[in-house]
Amino acid sequence: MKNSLYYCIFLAIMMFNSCTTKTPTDLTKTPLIPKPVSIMATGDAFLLNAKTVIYCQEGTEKQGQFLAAELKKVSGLNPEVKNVVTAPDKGIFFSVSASKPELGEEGYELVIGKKIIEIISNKPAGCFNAIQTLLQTLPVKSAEGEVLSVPTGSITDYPEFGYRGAMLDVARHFFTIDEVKRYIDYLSLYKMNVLHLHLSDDQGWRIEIKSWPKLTETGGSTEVGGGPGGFYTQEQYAEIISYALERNITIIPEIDMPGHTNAALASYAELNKSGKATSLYTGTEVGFSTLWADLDVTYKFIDDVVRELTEITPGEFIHIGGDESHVTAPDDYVKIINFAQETVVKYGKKVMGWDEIANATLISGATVQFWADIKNTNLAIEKGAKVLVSPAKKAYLDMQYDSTSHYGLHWAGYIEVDTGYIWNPVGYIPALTRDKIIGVEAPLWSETVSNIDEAEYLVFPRLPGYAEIGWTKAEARNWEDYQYRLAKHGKRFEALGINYYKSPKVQWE
Ligand code: TNX
Repeated sequence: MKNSLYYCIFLAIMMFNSCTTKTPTDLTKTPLIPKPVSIMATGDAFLLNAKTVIYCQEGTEKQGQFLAAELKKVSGLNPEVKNVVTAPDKGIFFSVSASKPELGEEGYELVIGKKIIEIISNKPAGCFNAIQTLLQTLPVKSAEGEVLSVPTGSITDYPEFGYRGAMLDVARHFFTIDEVKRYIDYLSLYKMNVLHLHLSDDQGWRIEIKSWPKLTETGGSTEVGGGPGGFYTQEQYAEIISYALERNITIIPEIDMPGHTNAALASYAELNKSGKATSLYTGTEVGFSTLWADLDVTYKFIDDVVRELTEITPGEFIHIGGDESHVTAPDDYVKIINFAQETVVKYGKKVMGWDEIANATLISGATVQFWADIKNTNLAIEKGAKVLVSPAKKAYLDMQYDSTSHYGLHWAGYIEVDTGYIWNPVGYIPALTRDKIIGVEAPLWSETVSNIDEAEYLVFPRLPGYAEIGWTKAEARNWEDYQYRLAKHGKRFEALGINYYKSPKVQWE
């Protein structure tokens, strides 16, 4: 009798041990990307199961629903979402606090106790970022009915830069709405908050402009390599914007000018000095096309395009391109870029442009995107502009990893995963002091990738690194620690079906 009692106790202890060894309880060991400002562990676990309820204070209901939907996707749990006024004693609780100014617009506190997980933020954006952190504490896929354990402790977190973006070139190759949404999903996993869409170039015009319908009818009808191309109607563009907005992402549309305009020049004969439309172009050369400064219709065209674009874009920026206008006379370049800037401001938006626009008169509030030219960037800073940092040598997602890469270019160099991570926007060039920088963006040009699967190979695993450079202060980052965390995200990429590059620089699990 006594023996069997001991045996039962022994069994119970064994079972308890086998449960606890499987349960992660050290929050500081969770491989979070981007790395939060501070993490404190309390060594226990919150158990998320079929009975867990999500409680929302007023204003956080959408985020509560978003978390419920994500949990359903990764675990098969289907948590109920309820409104509350005061804190419950168990469950997941979204609370809004006005008393933590240090969290800013996008920061949050995530306090994980044994019985309750509390998410505290000032704004829905902070709430959304907390959800992404919470999801990273969970397995990316678990069996239906499995109890999920979240290590206890607390995280206080907020971003270094307010602008953390990526660009997708939908002009060289067209990407469908579903593909763009997938790209948005990827950004949101890593708390990036801007998607810059490169909507026009020599090879394609991708956004409907109702006053110039041939831009998409003709200019949208092909792409690099001669494929069928495509474009977004204004309604479809609105759908992309609202999908992004639900994920705390702002869309910045770019219409490139005065160069990179062959798709427009092929659509309308009158935009050409010769009076003849150019041919559609499906190659990959850059710098051969231009709008004409001495044609009146050029200004009518820019005004109409910018006006329609501002009407359908809720974000504050319109990107006017301005890069590589190699066949535009310098005075003509300045005239067109100045007019484009004034038009953007006239319609109530702020100007963004590639670093070449520093050679024009920069309008107040303009932001210059540093991609290649240090002289241009210095000039922009002298003229009082802020800078978005996207150095091609470090941050171009279309650069190959090495000479064996399946896709990509290498004109700016090869960018292995460590090279893409080990740099700092502040001080990248001497004039780039912290106060001049609005943030970081990683552009994906699409000459060599024609769909999202191909794009993924270039985007992953580098994207999380750019997200971390934008979010986490330089002092808190180092490659060894990042590499260790990134290695654990390989399984996440696989579970999400992402076609990523298995870099030898990372000890994948
Ligand atoms: C330069 S970066 C360009 C693009 C190309 C890219 C390819 C920039 C502002 N212009 O037109 O697609 O290189 O890497």
